[in-house]
Amino acid sequence: MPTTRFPLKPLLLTALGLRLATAALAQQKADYPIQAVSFTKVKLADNFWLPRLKTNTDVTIPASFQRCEATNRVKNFEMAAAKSGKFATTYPFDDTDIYKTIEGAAYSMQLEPDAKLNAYVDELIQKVAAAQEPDGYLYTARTIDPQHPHAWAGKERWEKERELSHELYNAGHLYEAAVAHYEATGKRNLLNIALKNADLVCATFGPGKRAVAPGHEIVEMGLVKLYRATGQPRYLATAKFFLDQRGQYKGYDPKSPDVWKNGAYWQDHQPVVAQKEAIGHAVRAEYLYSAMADVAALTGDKPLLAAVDSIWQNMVGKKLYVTGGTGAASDGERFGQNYELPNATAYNETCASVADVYWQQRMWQLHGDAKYADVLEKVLYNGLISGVGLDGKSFFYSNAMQVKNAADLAHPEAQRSGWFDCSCCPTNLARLFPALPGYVYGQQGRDVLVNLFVSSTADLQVGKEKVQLVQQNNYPWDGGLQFTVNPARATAFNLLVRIPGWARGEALPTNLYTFAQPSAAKVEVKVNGQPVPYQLRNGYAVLPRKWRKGDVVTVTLPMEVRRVVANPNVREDLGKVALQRGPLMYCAEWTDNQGRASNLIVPPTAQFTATYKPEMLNGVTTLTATVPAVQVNEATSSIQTVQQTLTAIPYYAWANRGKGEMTVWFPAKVVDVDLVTRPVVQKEEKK
Ligand code: FUB
Ligand code: ZN
Repeated sequence: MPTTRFPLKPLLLTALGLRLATAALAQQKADYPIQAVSFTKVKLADNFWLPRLKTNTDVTIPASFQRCEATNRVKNFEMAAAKSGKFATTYPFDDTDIYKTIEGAAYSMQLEPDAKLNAYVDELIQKVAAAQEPDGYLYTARTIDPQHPHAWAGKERWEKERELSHELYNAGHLYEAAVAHYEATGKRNLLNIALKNADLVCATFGPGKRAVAPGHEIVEMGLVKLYRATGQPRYLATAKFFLDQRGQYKGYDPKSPDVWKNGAYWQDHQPVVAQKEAIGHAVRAEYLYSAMADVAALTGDKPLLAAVDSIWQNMVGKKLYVTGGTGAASDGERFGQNYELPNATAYNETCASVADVYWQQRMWQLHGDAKYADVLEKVLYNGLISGVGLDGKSFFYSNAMQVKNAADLAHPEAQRSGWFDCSCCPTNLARLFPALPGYVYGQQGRDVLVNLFVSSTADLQVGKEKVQLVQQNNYPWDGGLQFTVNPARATAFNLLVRIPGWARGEALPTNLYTFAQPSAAKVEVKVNGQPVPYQLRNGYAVLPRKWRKGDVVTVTLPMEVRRVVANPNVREDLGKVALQRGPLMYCAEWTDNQGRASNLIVPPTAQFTATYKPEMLNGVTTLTATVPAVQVNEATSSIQTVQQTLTAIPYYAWANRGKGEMTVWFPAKVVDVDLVTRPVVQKEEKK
């Protein structure tokens, strides 16, 4: 989450904006104990994330805007303004692709000013304003032709909100974009539209008014952002009201095991405070859990906090892929049962990873335990960035864990696509990437917490003192981390450096995944070249000191290749191992492995070598080992194993060189190989 309050940018704050911000600060009492250091305070200078952010700015965002134009998403707004025409896209939530891309553009402009983009965004905002009805209602799927609204929209406003209309989902994305745009540019043009809409929502829904559990959550998170921005209690109250509506609808069949019939698909089967399991549509769920954390933090609601804690334990203990992906089942884009984590059919929607990053960050802000940042890091470096191709304009909607036969290969999800009819994922990535600098640090009074290892310069304030913190590293490829602390004047505070779970022998903070063997390698921490004993608190090395300009902390994380095994309840992964180095999960792709991946065995004796290859896949560390590979000879009806080099690449980088077999989990013994008779490789595609 980029920031929880307005960054203090006096030059940009209008007088009204200043009043809003001051009111916001005065109103807020309870809040997250840990504040994320705003993305505006952290300037990246690294070789891993910065190029990705640049690709997002230079390629993804322009491509998204272009695709919003080419697919008539912009035209929908123009027609809504003219009150004539016919809704010209497929889904009633297509408006949100524009909002999300504006959000991404706003964050990008904060990182790198761009007058042309600024002007284009302003033009779009004018179109959005023109499509808004006088009372604040904004939903092109109805406004274009209110007599013939979209089939999912219902005849009357809000009447289908619980099921499919997405009226409040559109509103939520509008609010998120509006706050980002205001923070980044200081301009109120989008914020005013959002506030007008939110005022209508607050006037329509609430005690004694209309009640609904929004069919697709996010309005709750958006309202909280408006509350933070304006200090208006009604936005927080309405967010809480929406949370409290879950489990109130009487039309479900609570006895049905079917998540559509019992309401669980929409997380509407029980009051939120009674929910204990991550359930239903994964994106909806993780936006809901993010909002539960927000509201718990802002209201001190203990039952809500207990519920979101239980749900976290369930998801991270039983429903998370080893790549950080969530939402196993493709029917309904939803969580499966406990331990139901199939590989070839894994759904793992990219949007669910985006939502999970938001949620993990909030859990961390609530509790300050590094385990949440461990999960966040896992999602970020694996199942989230796998969602975008290295070109920045080809995407995965769902992120498979295995491609092993011709049927998998024929599936659209075996290759990336430029856009989708339902194109929620590309635009969700477009907004997350430029917000990344906001996930590096947190602060709680005189504790400065380092969560992500990204070469960067951060301008912090500890007490009254300005403190610059410079990170230099070559993460995730190397485990050598350096932090230079530059306070304006010698200043006492605690620097808390996250020691990732994977460097402390924990593949995950639950027993869903564990390392197959222990490691004797130790984390080393030095201050000004001298090893220092340190206390490990909640997963952080705590370094209390009166810091002086130029003090240098070095942390060395062991970057061994580790074998990961799944909890035996995950039937699909029995007898299999996954490969991890640092935060990265690896996979084997056909193109590096003699055309196959499904025939490779990784016995406990296999010795892996890690090699950085600057020319490969924009620069990656590969893992190689000599392993047995199964060969099936159809002509002689014989099967044998041969010794072969296995080359594994970071999971995030797969599917950038055409279609073919891929696997994350490797059988450890020949009896665990799923035999296939023919290689499923197709010709390498020219990019
Ligand atoms: O319903 C809006 C978005 O479309 C969801 O978040 C995605 O899962 C996709 O279904
Ligand atoms: Zn999506």
